[in-house]
Amino acid sequence: MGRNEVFLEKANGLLPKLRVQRVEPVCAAELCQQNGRTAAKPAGVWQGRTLAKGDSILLDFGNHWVGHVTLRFASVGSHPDAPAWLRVQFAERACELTEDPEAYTGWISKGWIQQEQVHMDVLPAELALPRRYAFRYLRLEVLDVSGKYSLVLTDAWCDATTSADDSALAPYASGDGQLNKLDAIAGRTLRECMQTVFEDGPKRDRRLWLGDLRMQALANYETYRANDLVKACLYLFAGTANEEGRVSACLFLEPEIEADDTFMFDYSLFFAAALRDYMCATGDMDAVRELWPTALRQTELAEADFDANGLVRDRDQMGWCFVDWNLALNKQASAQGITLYCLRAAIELVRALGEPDEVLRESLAKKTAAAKAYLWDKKSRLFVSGAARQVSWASQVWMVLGGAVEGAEAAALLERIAERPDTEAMVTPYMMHNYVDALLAVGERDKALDVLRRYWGGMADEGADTFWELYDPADPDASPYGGTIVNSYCHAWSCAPAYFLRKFYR
Ligand code: RAM
Repeated sequence: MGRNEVFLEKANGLLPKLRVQRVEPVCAAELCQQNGRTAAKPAGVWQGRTLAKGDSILLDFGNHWVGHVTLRFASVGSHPDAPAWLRVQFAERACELTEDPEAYTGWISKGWIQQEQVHMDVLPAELALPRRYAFRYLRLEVLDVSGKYSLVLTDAWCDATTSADDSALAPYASGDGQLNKLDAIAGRTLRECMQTVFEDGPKRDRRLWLGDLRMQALANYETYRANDLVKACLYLFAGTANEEGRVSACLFLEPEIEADDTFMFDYSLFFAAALRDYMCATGDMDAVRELWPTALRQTELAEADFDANGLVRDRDQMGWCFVDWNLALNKQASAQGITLYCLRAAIELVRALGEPDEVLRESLAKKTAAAKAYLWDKKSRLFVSGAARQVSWASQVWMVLGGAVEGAEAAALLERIAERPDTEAMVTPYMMHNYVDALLAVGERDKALDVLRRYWGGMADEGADTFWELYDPADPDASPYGGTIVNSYCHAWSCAPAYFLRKFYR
């Protein structure tokens, strides 16, 4: 296998052009407290504001945007006799502005924090800030000018980009205000992450991840229908598989297309699920035929991680299998369930292609039996994971989605786990999406809707313009990265409401 230039050329030909829209701040703002949380409220006109040493101004762009920002300055007073020295900070949520970037000592790079310090030697000046930012709020702080002059902010704008075609998005009009709102926020989240590829989050990591792609694609089929973008992303992964044919967990576009050297058990397998979903949404069998060997290869490679009984071997290496950002979560049972789920997707694909499915069916049967034989705890009547027989939500959800239990038995399992507050929780909208999916798979439509209302509604109630990478209602400061300042607050693995509401609750 290895790099496939034909696939990459095909992907390149399908990648979208970005649409650019110039947006200006809607008002100046100031931070305030609302229901015990930091928020922002309007604070007058921003244009023409005079700024002396130590002054700052918060600009509110009215919604979440992704793009390049330009500021224009003039001066008043004497001829500027010293450089103007500024700090500019960007925030997706107002609360980010209360955090001290210097205090972050977590394990991912501080470089993700959206801030700049710049000098302007000559005024008037037009300051085109260097990076692409993801934000609603911009705080400008004058670190110094001289005592003889002040700055005047004359213009500010963002050349905002997305590849989403807003005119392609039919409204979701359910007659239920909360659901309409959840759909709108989810749609905005997806839109902002739709750049040249489906980015996971435009603040961080700004790249194509396979696990995220699966969910973005599902929401996309119900909303923007940029199906060629999904196709391009699938070809990118297939075209950058490594020598043994394994697809990476994520990939970069710049300076040239390159897969990351991060491989995750579940993300590689999800290639099959994402391809199955693409097939169901588009019927594009030419692409399916071309990409099928890549999907099949992921299931073959996964075999090496199973013992002779068909049970996936547990590992304690962080990130061997992602599942969720709960750092205490043991992944073994989820990995087993995800394998079952992806084998089922692979079987759908191979059948649609008219090819024999025996090998996959046998593998599915053996691994399903192993799940029941080795991971089922008779006493608690729950699935357990790892040597310590950990009980988690994720394990039950994935066993349901993988079909290890079905029908009324599966519905009862999901009820049982809900009665066990002592078990490992789900901490991301990504895992919650899978939970909603599992509830729907067992016919619990009302419960699934209730989760959408409570969980995503919780973010909406906190003023979310876009849904977040992480949300633990019990712990607003949760972050697997050692600090919330690097959390992403527009993360498309959280656009579940747009998918579920439009597909199942019309
Ligand atoms: C986060 C990324 C992405 C996810 C990986 C596993 O760092 O932002 O969303 O897929 O983790």
